[in-house]
Amino acid sequence: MAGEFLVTLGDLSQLAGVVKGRFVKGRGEPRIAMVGRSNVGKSSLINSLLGGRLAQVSNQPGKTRCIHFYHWKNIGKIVADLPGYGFARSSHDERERWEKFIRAYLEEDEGLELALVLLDARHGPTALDLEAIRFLSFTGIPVNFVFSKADTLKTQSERALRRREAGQALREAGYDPELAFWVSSKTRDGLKELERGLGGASAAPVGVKG
Ligand SMILES: Nc1nc2c(ncn2[C@@H]2O[C@H](COP(=O)(O)OP(=O)(O)OP(=O)(O)O)[C@@H](O)[C@H]2O)c(=O)[nH]1
Ligand SMILES: [Mg+2]
Repeated sequence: MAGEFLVTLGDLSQLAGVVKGRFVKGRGEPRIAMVGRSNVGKSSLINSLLGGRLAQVSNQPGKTRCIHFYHWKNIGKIVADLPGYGFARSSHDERERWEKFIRAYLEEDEGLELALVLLDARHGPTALDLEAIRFLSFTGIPVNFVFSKADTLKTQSERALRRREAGQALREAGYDPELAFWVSSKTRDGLKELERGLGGASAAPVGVKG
């Protein structure tokens, strides 16, 4: 298997014990954080890339409540599976607690190489996605985009339309749409390209805001 579970960060109180400067649980491999709306397919993508059923997947939004770290052996990096934002049934307080937790992790981890922002291929970035993207560009964390569930776009014309709309939205957010990957965890379309893109230290086509 190309992946191995490392550690779970349950809440803010555990942050200092797990993330120390450039190290997560004593390991120094660069981190890639999976960021995105709840149910967009972050955990599924990790399973498809790393092999097996490492991360819990559910059609019920809000499945991932903690930050789980996995060693992605193929490319020698650590992937952080983050709880998704914006699922309807969570209370205001709960949402605030999550946001604070995720933000604290993203700001604290000095070994964070890239935030991979997952966007649903059918919808493009929502208002909450744009807020998350703005936050990331503000912190200076490099960003790449992954359009997930590309298998749900059935026709050539639908794919072309969605790509045009998504490209426009990313341009408006200040990013180059050429840097986005289109993938399906279900059919595995685009996964090889994504792995290649994330593989090298300098190979990641980093979407630095221009
Ligand atoms: N059609 C299709 N469905 C997918 C794909 N990837 C994930 N799903 C489905 O989307 C749902 C949510 O997937 P998860 O991977 O749990 O989503 P998540 O982003 O980790 O969600 P949270 O943990 O709530 O943040 C599940 O029912 C998956 O089976 C895909 O590539 N294609
Ligand atoms: Mg998840």
